[in-house]
Amino acid sequence: MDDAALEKALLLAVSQGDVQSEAFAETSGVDHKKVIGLMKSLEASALVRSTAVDRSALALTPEAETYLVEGSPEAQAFAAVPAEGCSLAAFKAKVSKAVGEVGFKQAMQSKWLGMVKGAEPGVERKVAAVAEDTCQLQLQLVAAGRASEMAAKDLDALVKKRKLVKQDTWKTYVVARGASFALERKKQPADLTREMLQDKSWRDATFKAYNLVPGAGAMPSGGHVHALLKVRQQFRETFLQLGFAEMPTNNFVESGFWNFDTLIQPQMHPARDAHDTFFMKTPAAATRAPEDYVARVKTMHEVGGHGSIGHQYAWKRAEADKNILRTHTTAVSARCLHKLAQDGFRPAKYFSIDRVFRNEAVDRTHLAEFHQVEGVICDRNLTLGDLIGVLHQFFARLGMTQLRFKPAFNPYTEPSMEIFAYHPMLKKWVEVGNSGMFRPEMMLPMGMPEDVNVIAWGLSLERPTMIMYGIDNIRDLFGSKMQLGSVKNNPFCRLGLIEQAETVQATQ
Ligand code: FB9
Repeated sequence: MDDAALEKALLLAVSQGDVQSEAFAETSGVDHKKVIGLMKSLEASALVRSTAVDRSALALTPEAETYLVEGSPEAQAFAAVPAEGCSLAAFKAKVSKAVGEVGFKQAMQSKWLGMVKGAEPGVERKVAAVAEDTCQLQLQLVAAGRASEMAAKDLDALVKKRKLVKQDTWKTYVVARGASFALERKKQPADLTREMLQDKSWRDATFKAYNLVPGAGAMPSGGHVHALLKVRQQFRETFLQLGFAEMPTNNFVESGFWNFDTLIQPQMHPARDAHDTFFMKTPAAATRAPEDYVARVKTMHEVGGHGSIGHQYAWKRAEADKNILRTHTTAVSARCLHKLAQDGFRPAKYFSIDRVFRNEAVDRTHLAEFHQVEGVICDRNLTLGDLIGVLHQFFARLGMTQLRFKPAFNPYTEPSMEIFAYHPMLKKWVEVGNSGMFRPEMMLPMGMPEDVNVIAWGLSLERPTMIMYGIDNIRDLFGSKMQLGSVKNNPFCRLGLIEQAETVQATQ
């Protein structure tokens, strides 16, 4: 039956009362899906309206279909064993995998077959014949739609344990007259044409309704912001709202001098060797550095000053000139603080969020690069208390109001503290960063006044993003192995709205 005829037949049937879509397909000898397609298009023009009805029925799996004819695997196993028995190997060789494994096991359970131990294990019949192939009978019952006659536990075993019966679910529809029902669909003009204007036929035409249902239009493809950048934007807004200025971080390549020496990190410090740091082959060495400042840093490393003994070793310019991929954005802080001191000190609050590189082993939470978030405040007579206060301010805006501080060591801050926060959603204490007060050995060579202290802290962008988006493995968040799809549909995530994270997690 062609589409037009089928449409006519369905409208005629509906005119005589509600129609079961499946029964109509049956009687019209067409596929149910075709009827559903037609029904939906008639529904779009309101000729009919449909009500979905969920249906489900037990059905045999394709494997079970074969047992209907050939008998159950256990019956086949029995049949494959000659009356005098045979070797297990011969038996297995003769039958299919399913019969050889499931069938054999089942036949043993039914005490139809038994194993013969020995050098060469054998199989023997335990009964002369199979009285009744229960499994096959049960499958026939299901196939005949008489599963209700079986014991529930037997049916359950066929569905769950032997996976020979499955629950098919599908939708059928009750099709009824729509608001503008008619026995024939009048071709509704979709557009107003010049001819219609000329012959005034537009006056009594009913135009096809615009089908504005969601999903009709193809989702316009466009750029999507990576989750990391969404969280970065929120960190930026948090800092800007707290009156911080962003430091320029547009130089991944840094000299050892700014990345390490200005932070009074001695040149033999393990973090400075190739196991932790990526050294540039070209350009291998930096060409410019503020010579007067370099001299003061050299002195501080070698003999100290301002009450410090320094690191008491021979400082090498060549080591300082080595170009590397910066290991932290604290290198940028050093540049900005040096500039602040040189330009004439005034209280300042800086922040940076950008990539840093560490030659570390890659694992679930670490890649060779991550985004460091850093905050720096410098003012006269700042104390550790000020740092703790600021950290409370900062993390409270990320939804973490309970903080704990653990004394730590960084080569360039003294005292230093690891920061831990109680994460309401994870319901546990999480290490959320590190912090400290930059050493005078770092500040004084820059030309900072004696009474100026600089407090700073750092964390990553990846950890909060992984927690917010419920991402367990950092490779799924960033890098060549991540799914682009996840960028397309990552929800907007508001830091600080922990409960929102819960919903995001739940939806993922
Ligand atoms: O980000 C980290 N944890 C974190 C941060 C936020 C967060 O938010 C929740 C969702 C709301 C959850 C977790 N960490 C720092 C802690 C750990 O993950 C740590 O194992 C890994 N750290 C990185 C370094 O790994 C080698 C995170 C990274 C880090 C650590 C220290 C600094 C910066 C980044 C620093 C510093 C510093 C110290 C003093 C002065 C200036 C900078």
